[in-house]
Amino acid sequence: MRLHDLVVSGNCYKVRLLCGLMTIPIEIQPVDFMKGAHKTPAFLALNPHGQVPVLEDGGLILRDSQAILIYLARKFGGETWLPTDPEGLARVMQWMSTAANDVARGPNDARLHDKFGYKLDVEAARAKAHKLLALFEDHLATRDWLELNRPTIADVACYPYISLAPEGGVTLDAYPAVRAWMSRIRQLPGYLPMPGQYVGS
Ligand SMILES: N[C@@H](CCC(=O)N[C@@H](CS)C(=O)NCC(=O)O)C(=O)O
Repeated sequence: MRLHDLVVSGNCYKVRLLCGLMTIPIEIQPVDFMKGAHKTPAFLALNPHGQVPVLEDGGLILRDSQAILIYLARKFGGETWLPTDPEGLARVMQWMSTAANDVARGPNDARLHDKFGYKLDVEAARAKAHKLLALFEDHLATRDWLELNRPTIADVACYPYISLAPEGGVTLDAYPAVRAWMSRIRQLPGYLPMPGQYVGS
């Protein structure tokens, strides 16, 4: 299996992290964003959106970090990382949706502005990030993991851009339960870090 990857991408990091946690061997294929490699015809044939990550597994080509996590969890993880019973599956999937929407438009957008110079409404993105973090704080105040009392791909999907939130000027000071959850994730066997993440207690 090959991952078309960008080292500073939290979406790519989701996939690298799950591969680490599940000990799935993966070949990393760096995509040279500075040279626009993600907009070349060859790359657009893999992903017409011109975005990483992309996973290749034999003849299968998959885009979107959430979809890739689901594929890897089901292919290699049995019931552990993504269960198949209706309730468990739906509980995990609601956070996959949160990762693709609220996390992307909150802490991810704020970081895109501050770290990569994207022209977007950074104050709106930071406000969304704090609204979301307050929701996470409330949820995690009474549990160790987002769902099912164990780590699942819900945690893997939401963690990267929350751990990178300070790079977008979003402080995590007011969210002790979120920080404790991130600390638990960092202690999982096979955990892989990413530059720029919050690593305090
Ligand atoms: N929904 C996609 C979003 C992927 C995405 O936004 N990737 C960024 C890097 S983190 C990218 O390739 N941006 C280049 C572009 O949009 O032109 C996912 O979750 O994988």
